[in-house]
Amino acid sequence: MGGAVPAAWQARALRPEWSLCLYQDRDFNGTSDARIWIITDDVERLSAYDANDRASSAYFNVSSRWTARLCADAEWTGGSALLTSSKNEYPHLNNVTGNAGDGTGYKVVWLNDNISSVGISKNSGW
Ligand SMILES: [Ca+2]
Repeated sequence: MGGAVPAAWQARALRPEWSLCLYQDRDFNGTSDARIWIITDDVERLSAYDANDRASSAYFNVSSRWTARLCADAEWTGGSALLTSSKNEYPHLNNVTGNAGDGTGYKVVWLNDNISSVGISKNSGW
């Protein structure tokens, strides 16, 4: 079940603790009133939240254990990148180190306007 909340037109600084925020535009929406999607659990299809292939930056506001996998295709498939608590800010999503999803292992993935599902794990890292 999805945990995304469509949060249109909220302040760009909104970054709740224990969440992954996806922003419609680069640099956490910069100075524009673009959309923010707040994710706290697995989302099988971002299309259910009018968010398919729309995010251009991300902020992962967690302190430990949690990881988030950003996937290019629905149902947690396709190329992906794993975010951990060691880095919170992703002002763009163009060349994130990730996994190609095709068996070729780790490589740069291009997720700008391409994320279609998100996997959240709350017990990783230790
Ligand atoms: Ca996609």
